Amino acid sequence: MLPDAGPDDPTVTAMRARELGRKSVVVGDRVSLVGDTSGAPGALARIVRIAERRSVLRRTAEDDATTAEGRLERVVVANADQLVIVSALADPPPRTGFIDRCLVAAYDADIEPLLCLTKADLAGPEAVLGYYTELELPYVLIRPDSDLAALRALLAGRVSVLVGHSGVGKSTLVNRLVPEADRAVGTVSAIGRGRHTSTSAVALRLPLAPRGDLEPPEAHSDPGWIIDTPGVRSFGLAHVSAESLLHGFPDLVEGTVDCPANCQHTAEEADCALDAWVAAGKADPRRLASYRRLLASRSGEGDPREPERNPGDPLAGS
Ligand SMILES: Nc1nc2c(ncn2[C@@H]2O[C@H](COP(=O)(O)OP(=O)(O)OP(=O)(O)O)[C@@H](O)[C@H]2O)c(=O)[nH]1
Ligand SMILES: [Mg+2]
Repeated sequence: MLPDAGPDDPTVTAMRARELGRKSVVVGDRVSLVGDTSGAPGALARIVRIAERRSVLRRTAEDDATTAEGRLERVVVANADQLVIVSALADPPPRTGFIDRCLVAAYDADIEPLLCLTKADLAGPEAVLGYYTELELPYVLIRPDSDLAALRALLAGRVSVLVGHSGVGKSTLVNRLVPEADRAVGTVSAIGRGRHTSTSAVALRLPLAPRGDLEPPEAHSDPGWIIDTPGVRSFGLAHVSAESLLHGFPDLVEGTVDCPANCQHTAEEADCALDAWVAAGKADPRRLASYRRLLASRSGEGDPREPERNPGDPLAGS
């Protein structure tokens, strides 16, 4: 879609020009077009240049860690300002390990995180929010009848990308935010097993909010963009250095100042200061355990089948 196009302007169809070589275009990319950009039926433009990316959200596909392809690093979206981590409060149950991984990816890519807890009509948010008390993590609660004004205010003026397990309600939310979007919505077939209804990422322009509806003035001039993505089973972080993993745990960072030089912060480090930090009540022990699980999963010691599950989560022991 052209940057200055109005909501009713046609969408331009374009293909990659040969001169781009192997560079791939991902959702969120700003591109230069030549050729027929009228958007008329049958018109085809060419993408000749990809603008420098402001941010790049990546994940390593760990869906199949046994093959070389399974370790491939994928760019999820380019130029996102905000990572909306969508987690259902039930059906499927929340996984704080998954949310922790998304937080690492967000801080690593310099994208602001927003926790979006859906299906608040089915379960309360206390357990999940309790786990993140030390974090000043912004969050919104969504139920089928909830007013979306607060969320719209947080989306205004920026590009936000939704990530989450299959079946948590990403497309349902997009359809509420952008009624014309008509994103397919699926059913959750069994606990924790969504059907991966959405199969590709799509960027949509949010509609202008009615005047007087929202505080920030940008909501009236620039309501922002929302990117719906297909559900993922896990958020692989093999591309993030062990050092950068800590950035996803701002509640632990200060605790590492007393660590010996070159401390790896693993459970095996006898003098790691994080144990004392947690023992002194400065951070939640479950957060330290989650951080160490991530460290271990990087060195291949973690359980690749359920990398995003923390013992404190509902059904964690099952
Ligand atoms: N009770 C309840 N159900 C919801 C809510 N939001 C979504 N659902 C239901 O959850 C199911 C899955 O929703 P989707 O929007 O398809 O989920 P998704 O995250 O887009 O899933 P994928 O595209 O597979 O990644 C649908 O049956 C929705 O009706 C909610 O707030 N409350
Ligand atoms: Mg979907």
